[in-house]
Amino acid sequence: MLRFDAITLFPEMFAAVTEHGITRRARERGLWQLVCWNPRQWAGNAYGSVDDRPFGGGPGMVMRAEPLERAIDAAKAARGGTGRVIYLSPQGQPLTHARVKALAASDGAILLCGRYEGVDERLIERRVDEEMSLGDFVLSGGEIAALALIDAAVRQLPGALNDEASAAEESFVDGLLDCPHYTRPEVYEGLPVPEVLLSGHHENIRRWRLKQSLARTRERRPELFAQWLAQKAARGLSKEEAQLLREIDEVEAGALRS
Ligand code: 4GM
Repeated sequence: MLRFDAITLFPEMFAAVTEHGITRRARERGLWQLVCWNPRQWAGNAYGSVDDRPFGGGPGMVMRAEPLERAIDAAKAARGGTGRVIYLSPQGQPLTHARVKALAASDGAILLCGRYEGVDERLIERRVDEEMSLGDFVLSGGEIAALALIDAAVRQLPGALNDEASAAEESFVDGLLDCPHYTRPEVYEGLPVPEVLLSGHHENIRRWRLKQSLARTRERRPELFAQWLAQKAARGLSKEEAQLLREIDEVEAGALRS
């Protein structure tokens, strides 16, 4: 079973995934589990402090190595002596759909959540296997990043979503962004739903959605589109894909002419 162990000063935050929505239901179905470990339990001094001032001076505090190492080792022991340690930090490798899928197919990980200015580098050297980042921005702590990682992985588990098709049709699955979605009413504030979606013609609908995905990805995420194209070109574009790309080009050429 997928198991996450969170090393965190704020275990209550993890109720966001254990007590809500799809991740809650998946846990109730026995698809994954979470154990939190609070390094304060291993503070080891009279004041129970888990942080200290940075050597070399400067603002803020740094998380001490010892309480974190003891918490990580307790989590490892509880996992039968193993478990990859992932540190969520802005210095990490970007978290991608591929990394999420790999994690969901694994036995999980120990997630180290930093606070303050970060953790003592020697703890990272001694215990961290991988550093991962959600993107180029700073959060007040690693917990929200860990929660995002858990949510992304759990929803990939077979049986987590009520409609099994859902996870396979979302953004990034085929390396493309998702298509637009509509529901009732058919006209909202004068804006109609694209006619093809009301046609009941499943083949035309599938084709329209793929075209939207292609156009959106090329427009909004050119580097993602280039990757998709390179990967497709290696195996040969399908007739349909080639035709849809020509249609997108014609629309854009037309827009430039007018
Ligand atoms: C390390 C150093 C992750 C970790 C300082 C964590 C952003 C991300 C933290 C820190 C984080 C991210 C905790 N902020 N982009 N903060 O995934 O504040």
